Amino acid sequence: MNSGHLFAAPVSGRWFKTLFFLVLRNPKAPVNNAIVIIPTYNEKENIALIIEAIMDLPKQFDLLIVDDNSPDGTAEIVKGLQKTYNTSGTRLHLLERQGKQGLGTAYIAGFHYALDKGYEFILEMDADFSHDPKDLLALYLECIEWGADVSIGSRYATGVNVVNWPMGRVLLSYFASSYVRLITGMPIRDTTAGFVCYRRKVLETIPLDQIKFVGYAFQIEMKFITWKFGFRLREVPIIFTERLRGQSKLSPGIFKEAFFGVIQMTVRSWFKRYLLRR
Ligand SMILES: Nc1nc2c(ncn2[C@@H]2O[C@H](COP(=O)(O)OP(=O)(O)OP(=O)(O)O)[C@@H](O)[C@H]2O)c(=O)[nH]1
Ligand SMILES: [Mg+2]
Repeated sequence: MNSGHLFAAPVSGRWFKTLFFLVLRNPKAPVNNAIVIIPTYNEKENIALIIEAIMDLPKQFDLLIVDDNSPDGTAEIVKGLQKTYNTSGTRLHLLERQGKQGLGTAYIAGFHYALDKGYEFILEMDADFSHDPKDLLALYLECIEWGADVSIGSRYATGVNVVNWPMGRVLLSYFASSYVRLITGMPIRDTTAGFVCYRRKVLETIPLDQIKFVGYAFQIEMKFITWKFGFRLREVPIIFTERLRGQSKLSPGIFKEAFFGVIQMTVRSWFKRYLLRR
C-alpha cells in the first residue's frame, strides 16, 4: 500500500491550529510522550541555547543528545545542564559515543534508545538552529492530530524557504531533492530534510539495522523505506536558516554517496518486499 499524500497548508494557518490544539483543546496530552533527538559534534556554541529553547516550548518534549565525543566539550555542557533539567525525572538524556561515527549511526543509536524508553513520538533535528525549535510543535501536531505517521519539516513544500544560504548551495540542495524524487518516485519535495517526527510504530517496523547510508543520504533512505512500507508521510512547510554559530560538518564525499547510492537503493528495492502489519 502506498499513500504518499502531500499536505501543505500555509504556515500561519498551522500556527493557529497548533495553538488551538495545544493550549485549548488538548491540555491533558501526555506530558512526556515525545522525545527530540539531536546529534552533536562540536556544538558548544549552540548546545545550551537549543536545549533551553526546546525546554521552554508549551508542549513538553524530552531531549536526547547523541554526542560523538566532541573535542570541544559539548557533552560536558550537557552534563552540567542535566542537573538543572532532571530534578523530577529525566528530561534531558545524553548518549555518548566513542568518536565521530556519522550522522546516520548517531540517529540509529538514538532511535533504539528512544524506543527502549517507550516514547510514542520520536523527533529529530540539528543543533545549529537551522531548524526553528518552535516548528517542533507543528511536526508533532501533524502526527498526533492530523494522522501522519511521519511528518517532515520541508524547505521546499511551498517554494524555496531557505535563509542565508549562498545561491549555489540552494540550487544544489533543491536539485538534489528533485533528482531523488525523479529516481525513486517518492512524492516528497524535501527528500534530504533532517527535521522529522516519527510515530513509534514506524521505527519499530522498518529494519533499522539494514539502513545502509551513514551521511547525508541517511535522511533520503529513511524516507524512502518509510514510504515503501506504506506509511503516511506529510510535509510541513518550515523556514530553514543557515547556522549562525559553529562549523558545518558537510563534506563533498557525502554528495557522492547520495548520487550513486540513490540509484542503487532504488534498484535494490525492486527485489524486496515491504510488509506492513497495521
Ligand atoms: N553525533 C554526531 N553528530 C553529528 C555528526 N556530524 C554532524 N553531526 C551533527 O548533526 C547536525 C547536522 O550537522 P551540520 O554540520 O549542521 O550539517 P548540515 O546541517 O548538513 O550542514 P550546514 O547546513 O552547513 O550546517 C548537527 O547538530 C551536527 O553537530 C557525527 O558524526 N556525529
Ligand atoms: Mg546544519
